[in-house]
Amino acid sequence: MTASTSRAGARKTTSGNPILTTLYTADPSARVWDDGKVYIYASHDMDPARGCDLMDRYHVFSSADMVHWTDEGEILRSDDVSWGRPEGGFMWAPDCAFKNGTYYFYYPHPSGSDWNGTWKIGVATSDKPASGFVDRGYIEGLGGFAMIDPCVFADGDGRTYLFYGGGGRCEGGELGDDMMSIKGGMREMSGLEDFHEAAWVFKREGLYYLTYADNLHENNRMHYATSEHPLGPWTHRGVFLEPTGCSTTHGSVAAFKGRWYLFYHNQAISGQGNLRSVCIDSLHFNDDGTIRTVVQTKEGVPPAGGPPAADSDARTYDVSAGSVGGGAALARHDGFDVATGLQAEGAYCEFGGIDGGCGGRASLAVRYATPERLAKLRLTVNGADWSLINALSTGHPASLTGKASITVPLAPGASNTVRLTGGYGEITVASLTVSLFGD
Ligand code: FUB
Repeated sequence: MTASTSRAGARKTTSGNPILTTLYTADPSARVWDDGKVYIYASHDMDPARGCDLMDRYHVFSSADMVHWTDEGEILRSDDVSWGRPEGGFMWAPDCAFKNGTYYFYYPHPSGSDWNGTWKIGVATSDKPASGFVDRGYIEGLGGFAMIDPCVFADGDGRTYLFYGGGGRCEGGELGDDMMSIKGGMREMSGLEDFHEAAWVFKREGLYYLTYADNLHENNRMHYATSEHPLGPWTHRGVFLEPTGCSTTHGSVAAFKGRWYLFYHNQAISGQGNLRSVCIDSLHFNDDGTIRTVVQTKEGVPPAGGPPAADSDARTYDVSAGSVGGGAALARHDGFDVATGLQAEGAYCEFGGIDGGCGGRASLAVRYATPERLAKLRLTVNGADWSLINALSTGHPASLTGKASITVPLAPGASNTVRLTGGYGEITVASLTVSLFGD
């Protein structure tokens, strides 16, 4: 296997929408941490989907400029949750908070087979924002309704509040110093009109905002309400995100480098309401603090701040040094080999001898061409089935401009094998670029 330094792709001028295309992601909770980056804690719609039952394996995504996003890898799956429902799945909309050197990842998950009667708010912690999370159990003493979509809001005075809710009821309460208990109990949030789910609380210029999804049939919208206090009472202010084309809607609001953004999801890539994709658009306030209706764009947002750091230690592995099989073949293209024939079921190209350094997280970027609107590849790493990954159209079967990126763990040394199996549309693969995170 030969490797070369990275063939850097062109930098993007806007984020584009959806911003996350390799995996299906939904319910984005955006958090800005002290390292100067914005992180998205999202749900993962596993492909192929079965309703929202099989959602699992949370990934985190980060960016230094809102335009270029890095998959930080998977942080938690239902198999890691000892108290969780035996059948797994149902890892729905999460959020993350930071206190005293610890990141707290909150996620809704049922504890029993009767999933809708056993929702809990689970908590996993880490000393890093996007890796190393270990489950700590769930918040005791809560229950009685569809307790989904936790949002944790840290006020400027050191107090932190938990919100959640589904099925028409939204509750809020203050978290204890341990971030896993409730001080004084939860209470229903009053003044919200047509609340369905997806509560999100933020503060701007001393005013608290609570955004949420409504019940509009098959076409949920996002509303917002405001209050002088973090736990209300709330005054309903109206709709600020019209239907996205997806039956569910769910979003978060964050300020980054002086601008405000709405993070939300649609189904633009898949056309399916249970295979969703995260988007970003700008959020604008009027002088009186009201929110203007968000304009949903395909361009997304321009860069915030300076240019992102380049992948300095990326290594590119060419298909010619690996192997192909199952009906795939090598062909010459512009002086180098590419893997073709991957539309056949079972056809694959394999990259062996991939150097995982000391072992740990590594970003894998597949360079490809496809004339299909949406082709897919099944990713296997060291024999373990990882995921179906999306490859969006490059416009022409020979236009090798596509890049699908995902972060996975690699073993130490040059011992790793990455296999891409086709059977999901016409696609040509040119190379695999591996960037180690060093942890
Ligand atoms: O993603 C599963 C559920 O769909 C979320 O918890 C809801 O907010 C809706 O987006």
